[in-house]
Amino acid sequence: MAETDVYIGLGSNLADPLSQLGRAVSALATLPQTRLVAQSPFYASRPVGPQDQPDFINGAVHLRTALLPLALLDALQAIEQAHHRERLRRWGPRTLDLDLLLYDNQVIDEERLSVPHPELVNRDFVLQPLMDLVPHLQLPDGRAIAQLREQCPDNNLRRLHPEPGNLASPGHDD
Ligand code: A4P
Ligand code: MG
Repeated sequence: MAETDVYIGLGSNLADPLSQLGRAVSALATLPQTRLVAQSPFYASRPVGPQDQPDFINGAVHLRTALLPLALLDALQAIEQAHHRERLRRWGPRTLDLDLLLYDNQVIDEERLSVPHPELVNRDFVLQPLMDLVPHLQLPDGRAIAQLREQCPDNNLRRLHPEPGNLASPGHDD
């Protein structure tokens, strides 16, 4: 089975975000034809967009999957729905948001799917977890995630779990 490295961003700011993210990681790990390679720490940050909503918790996971991009997006949206996700307003509060950040080195520009995720480069709460997973990760156009992280706006990112200095081994990488 041909497997592809993909990176998924997770976000939540409603209904016990840390447990939403923990359950989402478990759901991602049990997707068909897919395995979890590694999970980043979780971070709290100020909301981007409307400010009259709670802080977000974010993280990212590295998966290896045989699912094609749109099948993977369908699977992510099914997990969001299982977490009672409602689409109320753009960039508004949500129980669970799963974004397909990177799909191997592919550039995808379709009605339902843009990869790399268009906002990735502007968001410390996405770039930092990606850097934690793969310090030398690059976008398909060659830009380094670490350098984008240095340049992007500050959303008061705080690492929550595991706490700094206590990074658990995230999984196997074979
Ligand atoms: N879509 C296109 N490309 C993708 C992709 N790469 N991954 C389409 C996932 N979906 C993708 O998404 C709308 C549509 O985008 C989907 O139906 C899919 O076909 P959505 O999540 O339902 O809508 P949305 O959340 O209202 O818009 P958007 O642009 O996805 O919002 P974001 O970018 O997810 O931002 N602040 C902090 N601190 N942390 C956050 O996590 N998140 C948001 C939401 C705002 N502010 C935040 C955070
Ligand atoms: Mg989204």
